[in-house]
Amino acid sequence: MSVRFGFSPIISGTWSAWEDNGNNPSNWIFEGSWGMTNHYYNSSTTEALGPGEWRGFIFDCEQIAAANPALGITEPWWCGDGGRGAAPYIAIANNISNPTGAGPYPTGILGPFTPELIDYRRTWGPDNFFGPTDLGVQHGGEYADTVFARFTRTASLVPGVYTFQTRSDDGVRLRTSVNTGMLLGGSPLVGNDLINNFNDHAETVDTVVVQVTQAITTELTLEFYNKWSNGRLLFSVSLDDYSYTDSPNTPNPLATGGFDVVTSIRYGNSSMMLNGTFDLSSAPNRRLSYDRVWNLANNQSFHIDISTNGGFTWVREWDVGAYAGSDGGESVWGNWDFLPPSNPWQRREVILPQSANVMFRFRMETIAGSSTSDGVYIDNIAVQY
Ligand SMILES: [Ca+2]
Ligand SMILES: [Ca+2]
Ligand SMILES: [Ca+2]
Ligand SMILES: [Ca+2]
Repeated sequence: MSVRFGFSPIISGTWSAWEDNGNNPSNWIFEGSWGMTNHYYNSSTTEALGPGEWRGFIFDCEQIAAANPALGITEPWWCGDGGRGAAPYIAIANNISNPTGAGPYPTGILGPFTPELIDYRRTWGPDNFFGPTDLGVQHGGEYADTVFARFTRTASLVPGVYTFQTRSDDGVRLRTSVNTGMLLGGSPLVGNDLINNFNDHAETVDTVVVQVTQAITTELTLEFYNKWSNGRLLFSVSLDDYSYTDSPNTPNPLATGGFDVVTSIRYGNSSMMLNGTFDLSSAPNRRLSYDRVWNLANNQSFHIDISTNGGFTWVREWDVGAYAGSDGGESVWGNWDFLPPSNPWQRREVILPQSANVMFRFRMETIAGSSTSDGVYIDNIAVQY
């Protein structure tokens, strides 16, 4: 797909945007070893699940057990360290629904909670139950541990690759009401579980990568329990977790961070070049923005070139006069490690020329280097006009 635009007259003050969140290689001509990676990426600012909010409840195991004898949790201490493992929580999860409507709710149920971010941590200090309130203390400790929680929300998914991740202590499971149009490892999702690690464990990260092949509206259910001692539930989801890089690293589940580092090509001067042109001749405001992180060795540099004649000639961004970058230059050069997580993605903006045939390219130069490092990563590229 090329990105050739024929503009209607631009309405003053209105900005349109062309965007690439690191997931559309057909927008680019790759030189050298430039390509996509999911080693580092910056999730798009779009809320990955679409409009909606989580709605959740916390269930105190002992009180639920007492009020629901049919669950078979005949001894309250089974909820804790009673040798019953996850069984009491499986019984609650499979038999007790979230209450609907306004409260008051049945004994042993607290909520509803509508957190923007599901981030719960229980330590021996104050308990953070999905918000600033220390419910474990306020409710006489019933909700401090031996608790089950269930959050639900509607998700509007679009075709793309979603990464769901939980961090849990103890059990967690994530389910989708709709499994049509979801691929795991290239195969259709069987059943409704996206994550199922519903057992006693220390803090554990579970990740599932789902390829969504069609627009889906589904109900997500996130269930969790903390049986004893410390507890943790952190949920995150992002869409199309890729970026572009000059030297894609090789996935290796056994390596630190899950990848073997492939360093930049030496000696090279390769680029990732826009596969097309923008007609910005009628646009009073024109801006290229992108996110970047990098790790460069001595005598290596990264910069942007701009062409106004469809790629016949190029100038360094810093030589584009009035169109120079927001702080006077986009170049970075070694010896400089600026990679996550210790370094946040850097947002950059470049004013583009008011021209009919604007192109740009991201260039990695290693000609003068005696060695190379991991390279540069680019994400969330946008042209606004
Ligand atoms: Ca409890
Ligand atoms: Ca625990
Ligand atoms: Ca991305
Ligand atoms: Ca690399």
